[in-house]
Amino acid sequence: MRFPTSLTGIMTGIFFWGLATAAPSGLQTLEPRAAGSCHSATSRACWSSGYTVQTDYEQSTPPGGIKTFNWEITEHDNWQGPDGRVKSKVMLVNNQYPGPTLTADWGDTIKVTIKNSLRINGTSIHWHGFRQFGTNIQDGVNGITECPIPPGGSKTYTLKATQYGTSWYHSHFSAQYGNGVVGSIVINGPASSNYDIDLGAYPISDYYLRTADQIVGDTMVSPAPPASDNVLFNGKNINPVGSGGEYSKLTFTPGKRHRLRFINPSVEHNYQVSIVGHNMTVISTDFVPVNSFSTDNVFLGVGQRVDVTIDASRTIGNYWMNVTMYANNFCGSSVNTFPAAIVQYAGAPNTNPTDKGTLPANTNCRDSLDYVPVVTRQAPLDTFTPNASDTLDITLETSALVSWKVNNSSMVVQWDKPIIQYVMDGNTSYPTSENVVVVSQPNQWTFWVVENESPIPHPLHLHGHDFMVLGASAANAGAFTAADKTQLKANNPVRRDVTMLPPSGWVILAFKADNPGNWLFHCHIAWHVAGGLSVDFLERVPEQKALIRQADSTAFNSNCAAWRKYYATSPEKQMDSGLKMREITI
Ligand SMILES: *[C@@H]1O[C@H](CO)[C@@H](O)[C@H](O)[C@H]1NC(C)=O
Ligand SMILES: *[C@@H]1O[C@H](CO)[C@@H](O)[C@H](O)[C@H]1NC(C)=O
Ligand SMILES: *[C@@H]1O[C@H](CO)[C@@H](O)[C@H](O)[C@H]1NC(C)=O
Ligand SMILES: *[C@@H]1O[C@H](CO)[C@@H](O)[C@H](O)[C@H]1NC(C)=O
Ligand SMILES: *[C@@H]1O[C@H](CO)[C@@H](O)[C@H](O)[C@H]1NC(C)=O
Ligand SMILES: *[C@@H]1O[C@H](CO)[C@@H](O)[C@H](O)[C@H]1NC(C)=O
Ligand SMILES: *[C@@H]1O[C@H](CO)[C@@H](O)[C@H](O)[C@H]1NC(C)=O
Ligand SMILES: [Cu+2]
Repeated sequence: MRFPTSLTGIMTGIFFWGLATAAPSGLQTLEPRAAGSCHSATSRACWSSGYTVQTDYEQSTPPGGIKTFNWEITEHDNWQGPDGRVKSKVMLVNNQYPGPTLTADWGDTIKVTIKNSLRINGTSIHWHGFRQFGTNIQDGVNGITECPIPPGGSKTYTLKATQYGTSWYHSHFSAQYGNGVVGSIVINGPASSNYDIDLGAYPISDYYLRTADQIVGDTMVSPAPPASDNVLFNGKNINPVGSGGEYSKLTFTPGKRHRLRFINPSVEHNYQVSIVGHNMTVISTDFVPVNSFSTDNVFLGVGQRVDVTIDASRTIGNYWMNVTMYANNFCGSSVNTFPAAIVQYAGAPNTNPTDKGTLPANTNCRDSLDYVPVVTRQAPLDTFTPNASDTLDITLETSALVSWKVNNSSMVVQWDKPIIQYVMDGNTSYPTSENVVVVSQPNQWTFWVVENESPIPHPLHLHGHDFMVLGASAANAGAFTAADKTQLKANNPVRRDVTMLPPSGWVILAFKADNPGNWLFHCHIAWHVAGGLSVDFLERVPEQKALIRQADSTAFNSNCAAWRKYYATSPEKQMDSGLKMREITI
């Protein structure tokens, strides 16, 4: 340990909201613990009797309470945005942007009732990173695990916090999260490194003035990545081209170690985050605690989370926190429009920092594969025999309208007949356009060769599992070959729920078929999943069917009935993949 340990043991996470229409959520105060006791500032690895950061959370979860939330999804025209500019339309959770942070403890059962008060859009809320062990029907993906919630309708999601750390929730209805239906999740639990102060969730997001629906329209005509109008740090920033808005400020207490929970809830951009004059220690990647890893910058692909600790060991003052992005989101050529926030040491004057710092080395859109999970896993690499049935080739189709294909097929879901309906019906006649990939061998490790036949990197996200990342190629490496197998790492490699697929290269993923359900696997760039870039892993169908409880199927059926009734007379019809966007044939 490289930090003084005589601490008060009181963690007070101060949360900065402060958006034009955001209601202050107040302090996120965790229960104080006596110095030296379990989970005090000097014993973060401990959580509660018998539960530590070493506990295999897929085997064992502490007893927890019930946390209940009631949220309303609303729609606003001519919304005064946080950077001083007006947006023609937003969709918000409880009238806040970002939406309220869902905070719970490891082991808790979380019940969230969502009321859809949008004018004409359905909605469907996904709990990113939640394993949903045995509870696929709570995954919140319309067309896959449920019908959309119609305007005027409500639905209660029940989730168990079997993992802990940092995540986020977002709408899975078309590109709706890009309109603001998004928020952070903090599940308190043990940590692999000690810290004094938990500063809470810190989303850093791209930000568009146009509506998500408009951008989706543009990206159907041209695959060029749309440039973001701003980058918001915890929902704030100055207007980069005019006046208005303000920098997000994080307060550091001199001499203390802070935990910060970075989240990338963007629709398009992957980036690197750095703080002038400060290194960071990574302690968790997505929902997976990792051994302490010191670095001067962290990479965040869309959907990824990286929890770090930072020592406030510098001179009292103000320091820039910078985000580095790349030209058109391609890797290689670096452009930096210097989106930034301010880290202010308590006691420092209210002035902007002066030291501009230096750009971190460009990681070429790759996320680090050097992280080492605390709870270890091994995959039987000798059973991996690369072949057509475990290869997922991603191609970009631009001949007519733009679409993305996996294994030569673009995903289009059916809102009023989600795949889980086929499971309930025992119907195996899945339409080709549902991109179903059947995984039937219980508890076997499955290996996936994902190859990118496009020059655009993709942040790939899997529902229902943390995958292992056995290896990834350099950019432009071409297809995976048998010779490449020797460089894969199967002994406790990086495990998480989003990783980067290099441009014109490959990544090898593995997960164990230990969670019956139908799990979406998709690119987290909103316009790419909109354009069809996903598959649905249909894992152990007969067992999934047996796991669906009567009460859940009753709720499912009544919501689907309400959706069908609404949709029959709805002024707006499905114009996209249903997840984000559909190929339209003209
Ligand atoms: C969602 O609502 C907006 C108007 O509020 C509309 O322009 C858009 O087409 C709707 N999207 C879908 C998929 O119904
Ligand atoms: C950050 O870490 C590097 C490598 O360990 C070290 O050289 C550098 O001095 C550190 N910087 C600060 C500000 O602690
Ligand atoms: C950090 O942001 C500030 C303010 O936008 C900018 O002046 C500075 O050049 C940036 N530094 C880096 C390394 O990006
Ligand atoms: C393809 O490889 C997987 C393991 O990677 C294996 O389970 C499967 O049987 C193989 N399929 C064929 C058709 O060889
Ligand atoms: C890809 O498609 C081919 C031909 O339809 C099929 O044989 C193969 O199993 C598919 N691969 C996957 C991973 O579904
Ligand atoms: C891809 O699918 C199209 C039809 O959508 C078919 O014409 C073509 O032969 C397929 N290509 C391969 C390589 O399977
Ligand atoms: C199975 O699904 C297909 C496609 O949705 C449908 O046409 C068919 O009627 C279904 N069969 C049964 C027995 O439900
Ligand atoms: Cu993509």
